[in-house]
Amino acid sequence: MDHSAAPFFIFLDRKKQTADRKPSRADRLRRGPATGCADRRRMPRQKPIELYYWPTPNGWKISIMLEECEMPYVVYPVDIAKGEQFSPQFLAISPNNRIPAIVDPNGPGGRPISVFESGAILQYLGRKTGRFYPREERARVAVDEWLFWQMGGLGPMAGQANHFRRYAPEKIAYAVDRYTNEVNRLFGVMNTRLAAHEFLAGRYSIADMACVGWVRLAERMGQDLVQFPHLKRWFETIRARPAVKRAFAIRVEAASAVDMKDPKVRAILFGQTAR
Ligand SMILES: N[C@@H](CCC(=O)N[C@@H](CS)C(=O)NCC(=O)O)C(=O)O
Repeated sequence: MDHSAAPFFIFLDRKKQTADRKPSRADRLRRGPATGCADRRRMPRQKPIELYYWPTPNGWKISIMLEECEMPYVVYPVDIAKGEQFSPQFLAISPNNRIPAIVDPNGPGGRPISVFESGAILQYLGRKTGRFYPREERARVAVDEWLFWQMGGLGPMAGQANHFRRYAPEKIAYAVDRYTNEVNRLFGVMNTRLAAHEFLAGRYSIADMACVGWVRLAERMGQDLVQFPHLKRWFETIRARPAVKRAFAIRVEAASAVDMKDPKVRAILFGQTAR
């Protein structure tokens, strides 16, 4: 993929923690702790992973994992409010026109590989690093269960709750109640699980990383964590992890400026049909 042609090519400097400037050639070639890899001495010299990102619960999953694994990575914001997810360069690595996606220049066989779908990316990074995704079959099944539970349940339901509560042009009570109640039910499922387990799959794993961003936005989905004490304990534990703090601190200036009432933005995000 020729990144220099991509309109969203932006290098994120860890010290600056913003993504608001164009990269120089030196930036592009730089290796090491730009946004990942706190202790460079422990990492073999390798090209940074490219993270195609927008600051949303699905994007956070991957920045959290990269930070937890201390991997060097470069953030390429994909401005989904401007329609950059439809650029041919991005569709080549993410045919569903959704963030997140990654390109690992050091993929299998030493050749680059791209991965889309946040769950697939988490599993890929877990296999690659041997971290937060156990090899032992029983432990791995537990992680997969909760990861797929997030991908097929919590994520889609929370996404719809957010949509109908905040973005629908008219308040449709049936839709608001349906999705708010579903998120409430799913939070209850997590709460019950976490009453008996420190983390969703026992030990801290990619399954927790997949869920935490949605719990972070609980209020937007009409949920009060006070109703879910075990979930609240879990959330506060994860939120306090230094890697998670770093991931949540990544700023994309353009994202803060998006006006969800702008008809152009709404047409891009909410008017999609087959192309
Ligand atoms: N199942 C996908 C969902 C990704 C997704 O919905 N991404 C949203 C941001 S959270 C997006 O890229 N939206 C762009 C659009 O709607 O065009 C995943 O987990 O990777």
